[in-house]
Amino acid sequence: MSDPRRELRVALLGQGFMGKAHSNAFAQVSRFFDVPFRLRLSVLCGRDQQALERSAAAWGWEQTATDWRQVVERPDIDLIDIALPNHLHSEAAIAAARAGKIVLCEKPLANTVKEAKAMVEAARNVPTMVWFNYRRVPAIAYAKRLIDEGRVGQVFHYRGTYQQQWGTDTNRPLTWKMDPEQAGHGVVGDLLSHAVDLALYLNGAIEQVTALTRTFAPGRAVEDAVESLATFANGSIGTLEATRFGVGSRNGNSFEVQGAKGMLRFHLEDMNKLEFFDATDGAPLQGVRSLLVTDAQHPYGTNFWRPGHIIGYEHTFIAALADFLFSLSRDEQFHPNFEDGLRVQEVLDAVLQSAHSRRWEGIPT
Ligand code: SOE
Repeated sequence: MSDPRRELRVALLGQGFMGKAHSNAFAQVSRFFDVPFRLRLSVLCGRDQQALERSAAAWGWEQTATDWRQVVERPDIDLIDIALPNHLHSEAAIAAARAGKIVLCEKPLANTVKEAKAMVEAARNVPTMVWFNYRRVPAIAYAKRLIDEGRVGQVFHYRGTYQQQWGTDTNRPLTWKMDPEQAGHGVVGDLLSHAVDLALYLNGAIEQVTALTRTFAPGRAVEDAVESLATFANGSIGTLEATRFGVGSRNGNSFEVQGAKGMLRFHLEDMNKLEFFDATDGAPLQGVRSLLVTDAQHPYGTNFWRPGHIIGYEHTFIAALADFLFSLSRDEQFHPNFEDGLRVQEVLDAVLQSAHSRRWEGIPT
């Protein structure tokens, strides 16, 4: 039977860890969501030809290519997805947008505010998305719903922390993530970007920050850790931190929001759970509830498995892509788009400036 949905021909630039996560999302999305497009996995682009052939076969890509500049110009491609090292994001995204493609880009959007602004400008007339996938963790989407419903009340404190421990391994082979030319920065672009995106999503605009960074590993050219204080437009204050020296944490992306009516707490290593404390309960019954966010009434609760059947990291990419495709079919703005990516970049820039100036730095409104 013929499929009446519009075909979207996809090219993915990048074959690393994120290339794998995105490939899986493109391959799986229509299995869990009734998406309004038929995705054709046309081209997988990378430099390691042998590994490329293996990945293309494993994930169902029709063709491979080694020159991304040629791929973005191809008339038989509708959507370009960028999972290249950070320093190539802006050049590739601008070229793809100028060629009229739909453009998806891994985080952080860019290495500098200047690059991010040029990307926003070039992509004004094309749909965009930044893969801040954690917004689509059901427990985090549910936290957002509870905050919007007023269940936390006026927020006093927001704490966002992203900890990994792999930076302590000084024998680890150097990758582009340790090279400032390619990665731009260390943990600030790689992990703090996620913490900042979630803070903006859950608690709104950040007004100013003060921060310090530290490189613990001798000779390493990018920062290993960052600690920062922030003030938010809603009157709350908070901390945002990220580290590759978070011994004991493999992928510890967490936050805590405390308000007049309650508290919410999340930790990615237990990602199906959300903790909620309802301060409006009578004192004898007050306590932290641990919610298993897999119910039909929870975000994405009917897309994956039955209640109680937990999901994982890959589902956050699948759900992000599904939401993007729904927005695309309705001609609506998707979030986070390139402008949202620029907002994150502005906060990261202020954090780095403050670490240098040792003063509070404001974020443009
Ligand atoms: C770093 O180790 C990393 O792979 C990030 O780059 C990803 O964005 C994060 O989701 C997992 O950790």
